[in-house]
Amino acid sequence: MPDIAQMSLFGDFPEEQKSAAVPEQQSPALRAVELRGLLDHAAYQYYALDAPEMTDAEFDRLLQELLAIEALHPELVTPDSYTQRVGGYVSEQFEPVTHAQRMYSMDDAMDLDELDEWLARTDEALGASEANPVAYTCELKIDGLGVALTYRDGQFVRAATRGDGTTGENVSANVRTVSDIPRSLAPAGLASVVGQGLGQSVEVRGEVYMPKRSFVRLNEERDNSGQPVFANPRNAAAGSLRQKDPRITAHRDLATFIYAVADEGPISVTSQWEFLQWLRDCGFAVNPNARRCTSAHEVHEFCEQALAHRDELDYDIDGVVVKVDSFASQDALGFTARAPRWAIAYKFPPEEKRTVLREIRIQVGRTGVLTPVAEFDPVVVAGSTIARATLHNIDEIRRKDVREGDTIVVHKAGDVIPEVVGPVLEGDLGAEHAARPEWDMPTHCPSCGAPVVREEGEVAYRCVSIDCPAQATERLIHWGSRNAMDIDGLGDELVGRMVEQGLLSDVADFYDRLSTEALASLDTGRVYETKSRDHEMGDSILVGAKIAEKIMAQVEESKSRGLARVLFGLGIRHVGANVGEVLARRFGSIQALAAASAEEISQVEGIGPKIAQSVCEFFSVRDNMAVIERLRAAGVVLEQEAPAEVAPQTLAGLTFVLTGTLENFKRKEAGDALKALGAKVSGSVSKRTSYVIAGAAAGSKLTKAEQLGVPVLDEAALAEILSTGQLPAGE
Ligand code: 3B8
Repeated sequence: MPDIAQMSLFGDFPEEQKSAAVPEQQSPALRAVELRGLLDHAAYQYYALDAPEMTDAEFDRLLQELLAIEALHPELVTPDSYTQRVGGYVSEQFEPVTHAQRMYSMDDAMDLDELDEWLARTDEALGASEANPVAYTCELKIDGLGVALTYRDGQFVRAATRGDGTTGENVSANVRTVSDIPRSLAPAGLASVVGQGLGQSVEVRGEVYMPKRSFVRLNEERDNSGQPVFANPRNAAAGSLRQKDPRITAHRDLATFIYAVADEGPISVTSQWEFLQWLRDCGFAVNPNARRCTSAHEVHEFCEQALAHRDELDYDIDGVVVKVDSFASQDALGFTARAPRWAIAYKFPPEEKRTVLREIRIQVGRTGVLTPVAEFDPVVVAGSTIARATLHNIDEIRRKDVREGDTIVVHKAGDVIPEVVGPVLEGDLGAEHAARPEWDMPTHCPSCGAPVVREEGEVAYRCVSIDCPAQATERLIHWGSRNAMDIDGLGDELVGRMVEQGLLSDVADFYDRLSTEALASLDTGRVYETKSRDHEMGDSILVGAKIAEKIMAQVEESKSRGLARVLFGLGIRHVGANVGEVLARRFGSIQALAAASAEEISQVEGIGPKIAQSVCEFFSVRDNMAVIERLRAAGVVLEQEAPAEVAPQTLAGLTFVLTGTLENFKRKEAGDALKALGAKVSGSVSKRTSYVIAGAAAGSKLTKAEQLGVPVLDEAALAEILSTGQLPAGE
């Protein structure tokens, strides 16, 4: 999760709010409470929902106001105040709910063949025959948010989100405002609850969604009032359901489809098909498009119909859910560790759209690699608008044969990453395509104009100019990035502005050239949209002294990150964070590394000749050595104590994989600590893994460890290893 700084303090740079005074009519204490509430809410929208409700500038204004109050009244600073927080959003506004019955998700069938395999397997497991086919209930798969609704004595008492399936969040206050959810179960439904519902608790499950029409209207309103719009109805529903103030939820047009029950025990129905009717009798909204099928052929028909008509529905669907109809058969099949055996989610094939490729634009990366990017007319694909996709390199462009001006097909790979599938060549479009020139890599860097080179055996073209501004910007961004010098709040845009306006050109400039004053008066490139006491409408927004001071404090702090991060941050080709660490540990200082030959470097375990060569080349460039000298002069730590002297290598030869959420450690820190004891830390589980350390909500890596028989340790064991340097007794 990004840091507050990244979003709030530095995402946008309003001029320092000299007028961030406390409104006279309100006590500072009350106003501080109010501001904290507003900031928490905004941060939540931003981080957790990815759907900010206020602009960064507005956020900053509130934050500046709170900072001003706290500066005047230090006694009002609370530990949970946004100003004291280092991390991003911490979810604590909704009380956790442990689901009495786990809320499973379903296994997917990615195409009709996989669906057929599942049907055949299930038929066989249930001993189906031609005379006695298995019945399946097919339902549309609503693309919403899973919720569990609990009724006691027929009265609505609680709503919880799915969460991780075991623990969700109590969203009762908000769900109460959803108008199609009955407050009490209708008598017609209650009649078939065993024991007439008295004292009985029933938990039904379904999907909360936002109708497409309401989504469009909401976004229009937001757009008109200058608020950011939601990417898709699902995000809009999520944002609405997790509002702190239920009155806001009430104004969002949310709806539900209910399709399941946590435990059918108390209800006297025996199949999913009957159960859907029972839900209707109770007064729940139940999707009318369901079918009870007794053959694979019928199931196919339903899937094809659903796909053909999905655009006519007023809600998004992303597939079809096929369930064994009989509850008794469901019980017989049961669950795997992950999902019910009696249900499957057939996912629609990824959505493809046509659009027009306007331009193939070149992006220059930190190492000078030129990456072609397709810029096309915006289209909505799989729920959000896309307008560009990487084309990777010239070989890929040749293989796809896309040309500027072509009508192209785009989709989202894995439903997430925009991708150009290829040009449309039917009819006239094919002839038009053929008449267009093939696209070619530029011969000169679009950023600095230097000639571009392609090294033998490489697909990439590079700009090798030492003073290419695009590369400089990318290098500076990389230097400040999280795994390098971790300079909080150094947004990409800000770095770009600093380079443009001549404040920075190499990484040493952060320490010996950048000043608070210069940074404070940096033009953010944005303008005020309203007039106020301190500025006219249309005036440029500057970074401001407060924010400049914060950035400079971060820069100062970054000096002590240590050699490994410096080596990574320098952006030497082939030196990633891991290699940086290995080199730092082996050589201990930048002088020692710079003095080493390629041969010596390549003798280090884990370092190949290619890396060694590249490291040597880097240090042989006089300009690079000059930058390093300036870093040293400015007080940047360029040494690293060899941990071998600090800690005995008691874990040498062991490989650990960390997975899940650890309560008391950051995963990276835990990994570093294990490495300091001589262990290897890997990102994936294999037969060679010695131990997997699993925190909360560990997923596929844990499963894999179990499959391979790799021993799994918990966080307590990790703590013991780190404090004693030894594996727990018995391991
Ligand atoms: C079992 C049955 C999960 C689901 C289910 O429209 C289970 O039935 C589930 F473990 O997630 N999105 C539906 C939808 C989702 C589920 C479902 N039925 N119609 C949906």
